[in-house]
Amino acid sequence: MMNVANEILSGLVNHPKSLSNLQCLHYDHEGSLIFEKIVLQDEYYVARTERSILKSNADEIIVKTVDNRNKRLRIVELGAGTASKTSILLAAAVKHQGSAIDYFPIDISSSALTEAQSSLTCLVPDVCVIPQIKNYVTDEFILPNFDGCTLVIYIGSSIGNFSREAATRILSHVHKQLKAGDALLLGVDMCQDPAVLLPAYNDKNGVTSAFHLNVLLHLNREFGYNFDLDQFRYKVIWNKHHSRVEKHVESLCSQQVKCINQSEEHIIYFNQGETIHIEDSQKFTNEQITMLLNNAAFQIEHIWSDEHKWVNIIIARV
Ligand code: AVI
Repeated sequence: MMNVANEILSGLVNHPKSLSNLQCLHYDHEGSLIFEKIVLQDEYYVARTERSILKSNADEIIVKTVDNRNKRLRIVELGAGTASKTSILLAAAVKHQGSAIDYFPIDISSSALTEAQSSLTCLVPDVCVIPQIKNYVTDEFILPNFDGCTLVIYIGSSIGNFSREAATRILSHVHKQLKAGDALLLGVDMCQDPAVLLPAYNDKNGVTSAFHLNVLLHLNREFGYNFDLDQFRYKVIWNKHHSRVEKHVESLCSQQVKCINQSEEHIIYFNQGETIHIEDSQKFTNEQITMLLNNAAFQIEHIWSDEHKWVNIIIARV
């Protein structure tokens, strides 16, 4: 298996250049801080809409998840970040169960998990937080046995940042960890007007641009590259054929970028206008999301949505 440094290098020497399968490059300390600002931007409807669906339906989501009222519940979350939206569900779960519950947030950012733990201690004190610092894409997580109902939460439409193969792999792994009666709660962003989608990924404050350019800074800081940020700009494209918003950084001139990797020097050549494909945000139709879940052996049980049908929150069963 290639290590991350080699994957980066091969993504940059390939044509077209792409790092879009390396989500981990976005969420170093700086990237995680910028992402916290993205979710506050007016144009980024995804987080705001999902939060309002959760607020309006938290009790029903929990009641539907735990079919047997006497069953105990535990909650696991992939890519939990600071868990700010999850606190709504955790509060509903504690109320429903009438006692403390265990919450296992999984994330690669230890600083985000520390913040999740301290804010949950104030907001929902009856939650026992058991953080797991892991890259859930590359490191398989194993849940301890539990004689109750496990709810795995995967919200924020993060599944849309992965290729269909990688998304199926992630969901299949979740499926392997669950037993009959357990559930997956998946948040997905649905296909819609590019006039809504494009500003969501190109806010007027330049926060999303900074988030993607930070990937180059991350390569400079951690992987020995010397990208000059003045010579690149952020570019966003709606790819109708693949139903995804593509995020690129474009070289403003013909240039060379150097990388020293394991004491070897490598040169990356850029033409003017050449881009690095940095990230995809897949937008789903009902058929696509059903197929993705079915391919990982999940069946959709219930869907909550907003008035525009922009975001779906889905309960799926094994
Ligand atoms: C985390 N993920 C679902 C975000 C998205 O909408 O694709 C990441 C993001 N990238 C730019 N803005 C938000």
